[in-house]
Amino acid sequence: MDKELSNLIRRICLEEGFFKTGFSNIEPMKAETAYLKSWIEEGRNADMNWISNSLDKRENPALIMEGAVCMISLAYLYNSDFNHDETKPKISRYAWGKDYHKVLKKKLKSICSKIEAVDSSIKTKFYVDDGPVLEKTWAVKSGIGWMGKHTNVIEPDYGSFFFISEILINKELEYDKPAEDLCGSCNICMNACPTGAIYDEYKLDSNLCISYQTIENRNEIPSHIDTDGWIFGCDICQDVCPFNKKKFFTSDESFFPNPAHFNLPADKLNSFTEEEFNSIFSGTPVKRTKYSGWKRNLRHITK
Ligand code: B12
Ligand code: SF4
Ligand code: SF4
Repeated sequence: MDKELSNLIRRICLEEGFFKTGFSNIEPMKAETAYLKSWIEEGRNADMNWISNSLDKRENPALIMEGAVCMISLAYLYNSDFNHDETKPKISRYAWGKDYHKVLKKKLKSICSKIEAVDSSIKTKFYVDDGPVLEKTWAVKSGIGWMGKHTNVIEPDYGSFFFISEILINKELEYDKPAEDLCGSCNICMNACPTGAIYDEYKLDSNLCISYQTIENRNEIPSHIDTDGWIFGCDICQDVCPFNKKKFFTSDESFFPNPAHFNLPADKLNSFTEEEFNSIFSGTPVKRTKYSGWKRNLRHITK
């Protein structure tokens, strides 16, 4: 274990704005991959068939990068001091500002070049959401936080409104202990979910999740699903969680809401032409749904 390198990495990550960094040794995630497989077999992934790709790498990240022995998990807060207007169509917090993939990749690239500059034998590889990595599972193992019953990772002080990233590295670092589960007998999130998507503690059915329906589904949203005013993603299960009441906010304005779309009435949002949609949402997560998805989501809440 390289204590000096571990401390240096923690400092570099903090300087780039990640509020927490944790290390775990890379070993196959057998039980978690078995769970993932059964989740897919039950159809809980809806039509996100790409989750079945590279299952061998998801199980064993050592197959992703030759010589990788340690997983560095990083947490970046996106919670900001703004609130949804419940009378207007709602976009989830993570998508209010710029695309986190772009913002965080720049930071991760800078972190990796600083780490590799320490010693020419160091090799790294980073991902944010876009790799064959069980990000939440590794974040838990690295001590970032525990898996809440709503299936998001919660950090005891900062809550769950943060992104997870990871860096694979070919050096042994000072490994952290997994975080303790503090959900206890609480089940506020399960009761608050309007569609019953959290069908059991720590278990989510994507078919019923408003987030899946408004972001990933490329077809019509089934009429039995009430999207409850959400037009891109959903924050309900996290908004109600007691661990998100502490109000730690990011100072990164990349994730502040853009007034061009934030808390506007449905008729205004509906009036965007395709060109306006493309220009307002260029470089943001909302672009993923495309104009047709945007119109569909707005249509669905007024049905
Ligand atoms: C697919 C996906 C989705 C799907 C499915 C969500 C889900 N719960 O898995 C949909 C489209 C619904 C979704 C929605 C959202 N997502 Co998403 N999503 C992902 C993605 C790409 C993969 C997640 C995955 O592998 N799911 C598979 C299932 C099986 O995972 P799971 O239920 O958590 O179970 C795992 C473990 O908990 C464990 N496990 C669970 N039960 C059991 C039981 C046993 C016995 C065992 C052994 C193990 C075990 O093993 C499983 C395998 O790792 C990740 C990025 C990544 N590459 O990891 C982002 C990610 C999870 N999403 C994220 C976010 C922000 C969201 C939303 C909040 C966005 C929004 N506001 O709308 C919502 C939250 C909805 C919710 N309540 O979870 C963040 C979460 C950050 C955090 N703090 O946890 C991630 C990590 C992206 C990132 N890089 O930041 N997402
Ligand atoms: S994101 Fe919304 S629909 Fe999905 S589980 Fe949470 S509350 Fe339910
Ligand atoms: S609302 Fe309660 S049960 Fe749900 S994640 Fe938060 S603490 Fe856990």
